[in-house]
Amino acid sequence: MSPFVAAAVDLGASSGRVLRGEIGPDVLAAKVVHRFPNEPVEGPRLTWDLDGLWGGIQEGLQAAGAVQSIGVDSWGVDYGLLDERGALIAPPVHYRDNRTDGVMERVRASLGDAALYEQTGLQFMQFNTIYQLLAEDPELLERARTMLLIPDLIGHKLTGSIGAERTNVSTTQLYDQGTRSWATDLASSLGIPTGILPPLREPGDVLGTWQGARVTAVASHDTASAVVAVPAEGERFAYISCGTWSLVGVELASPVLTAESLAANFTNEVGVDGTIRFLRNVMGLWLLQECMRWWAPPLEWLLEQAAREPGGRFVVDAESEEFLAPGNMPERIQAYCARTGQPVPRTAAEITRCILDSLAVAHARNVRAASRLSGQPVDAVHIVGGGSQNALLCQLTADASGLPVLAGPVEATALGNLLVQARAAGVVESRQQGREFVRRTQELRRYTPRDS
Ligand code: LFR
Repeated sequence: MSPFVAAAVDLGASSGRVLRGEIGPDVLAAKVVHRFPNEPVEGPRLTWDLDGLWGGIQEGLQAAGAVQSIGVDSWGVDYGLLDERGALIAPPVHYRDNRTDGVMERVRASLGDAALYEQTGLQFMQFNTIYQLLAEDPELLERARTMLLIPDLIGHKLTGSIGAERTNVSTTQLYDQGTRSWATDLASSLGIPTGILPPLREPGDVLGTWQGARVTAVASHDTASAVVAVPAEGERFAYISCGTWSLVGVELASPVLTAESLAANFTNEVGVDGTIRFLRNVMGLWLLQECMRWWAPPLEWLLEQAAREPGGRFVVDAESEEFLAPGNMPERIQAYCARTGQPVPRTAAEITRCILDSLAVAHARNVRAASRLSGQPVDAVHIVGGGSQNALLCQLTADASGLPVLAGPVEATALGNLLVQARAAGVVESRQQGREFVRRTQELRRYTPRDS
């Protein structure tokens, strides 16, 4: 039987990629056929370069050749507004823009954390769509007829179809966990026009066709796709989707909406098959990526040097929003250490070690918290995504958590994207079978905790 062939479009921080995937009885392979920049455009606002991306996506899909299906994923929360003709009104704003500074605090003060959390189950992050819409230029919002999250916006460009894929909708803080639909009462109480919220669609729904290929909604929130490809056996596992962010959590059958999980700012985002991704956002390798803009040495060299540095001397809070915005990261890390009475890391190697130690501690803390808050036992931690290649970070995470770490696949998001397309086509039967497929075909590394 010839394998199922599909294209995965993955729009990530700094670059977008198109991968050509083959999925068959004994093969699960994805090859990057095109990579293009996805840098935010700096202006009065930090925005998406949608025209540039659209060019890159089309080139990528041409490079992928004949495929049966196409799926698009990207990070959560960001959106574009369309007018009555279906044209984009303004370039979508990037979530790291500071237009939402102070907005979340106002909403929390007026509605109360408990009410917001009980309804939406979402973490409080200042970039959530709800706050972005409230920070939106009122004139644009007035003209808007439809709001499309970024992967749905690309789906619209490919097929003309309008809809909102559920896993990504769950990142907006405008999703009601009880009714499993848009929280229209919440939106209208804040003055957000509910008419712009499109009908929900599910991972696996077909949007239409592009040049003969089906365009399939995948788990379009990149983290949801990554979780699809976690090569776990059974249920007693935690995952860390480790890239620009580290998303640390467990997979559950229903949301945890308790006062404790609210206090810990854990989020309940929706996964495939109605699962809940109960997780915490940790700053992730963004801390290092942003430092690299200030430094000359290559990453590999820095990681070698960092491995030789003594550990645990400097630790920053890798969950703190003070590290969210772009800007001089080495200085911000040094300032944090000075302010908290620690020695101050001076060299690039010391700062790198500080970042990796801080991430490992935050990983371990949140694996424990996810398990405690949800009651889900955890016997192993899966690290997937780009960070799974960082051997030092994986080992430090095993050490800090006291649990074995299984690292890989690196391309979890793209593989998860492809697996949902394959499932929609009937090539993969279930979530479990998809994971078994990943286990069998991908290179995974095991890190055993060392005694401290
Ligand atoms: C990771 C991610 C996270 C989300 C953040 C902003 O790429 O999608 O899950 O919290 O980006 O959307």
